[in-house]
Amino acid sequence: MKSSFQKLASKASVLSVLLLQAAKPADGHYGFPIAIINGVASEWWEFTRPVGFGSYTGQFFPIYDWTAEGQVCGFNGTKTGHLTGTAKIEAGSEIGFRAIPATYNDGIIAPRAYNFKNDVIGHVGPGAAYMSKAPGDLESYEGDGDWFKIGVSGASDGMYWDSPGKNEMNFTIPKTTPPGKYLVRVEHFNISPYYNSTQQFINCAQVEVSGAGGGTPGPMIKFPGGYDLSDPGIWLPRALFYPKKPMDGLKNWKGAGPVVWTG
Ligand SMILES: *[C@@H]1O[C@H](CO)[C@@H](O)[C@H](O)[C@H]1NC(C)=O
Ligand SMILES: *[C@@H]1O[C@H](CO)[C@@H](O)[C@H](O)[C@H]1NC(C)=O
Ligand SMILES: *[C@@H]1O[C@H](CO)[C@@H](O)[C@H](O)[C@H]1NC(C)=O
Ligand SMILES: [Cu+2]
Repeated sequence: MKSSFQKLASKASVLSVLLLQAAKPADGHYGFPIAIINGVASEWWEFTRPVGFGSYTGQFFPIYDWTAEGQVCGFNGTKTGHLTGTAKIEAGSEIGFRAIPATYNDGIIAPRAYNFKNDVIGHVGPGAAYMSKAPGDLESYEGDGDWFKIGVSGASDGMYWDSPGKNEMNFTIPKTTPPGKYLVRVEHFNISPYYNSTQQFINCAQVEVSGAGGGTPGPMIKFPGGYDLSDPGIWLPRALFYPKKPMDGLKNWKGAGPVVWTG
């Protein structure tokens, strides 16, 4: 069952498209500073690379540019690995990314107690997670290698997106993922029915994967710039944007980029 929040959120998204044209920082933005590893929520930026330091754009401002550094791991997230710990996780287990909403002016937000009622994914749209193996040291890895997709958060009832109003998105590290050090990249879109208008919320966690391995991850994509801007996983055809009844196109939505590697 879908909550009335999600119905409200669908209506709010029409408004946010209008707000977007005014190009003002608005509330409703969010980021994913908390990783859930083995069912335990981390501190803010404990395993997630901190982003946005040194600028008014702050930690949780959306990324609009599909070809800029921020599309890899968030603003400046290619360079903040040395500020971040690395979580140990076993292949086959889940990693979660928990949302924190921005303040109204999108400034740097000091960590505070989690509020389960209000700290939710605030916009309407899909999510996905990707992994990329560090060729050497993980802290200095800038994410310029190959990425494979490990999961999507779609619209499983064909009508409403699954993630808005939830506290987090969870993904499974595929069972046969080769052991080693990886960036796990989460993305969530404030999806738009208009070309090149979708907001991206992106963060990366650092993990060390253990397990038997044996799999060959793929197909691969590069960030930034790996997406085709005309992909209907990035914007959504008008007919699917605000369905009045469940639609197969939305139910079967697979997201932008490559297919999911399940291991
Ligand atoms: C994500 O996993 C955590 C446990 O690790 C669970 O408490 C939470 O309900 C899950 N969230 C969703 C949206 O499935
Ligand atoms: C990224 O870092 C540089 C300095 O290293 C800083 O000038 C810039 O404002 C930062 N960008 C953001 C969005 O924080
Ligand atoms: C998409 O929009 C951004 C501004 O938000 C602009 O810089 C960029 O050139 C646009 N790209 C395309 C392909 O239209
Ligand atoms: Cu927003």
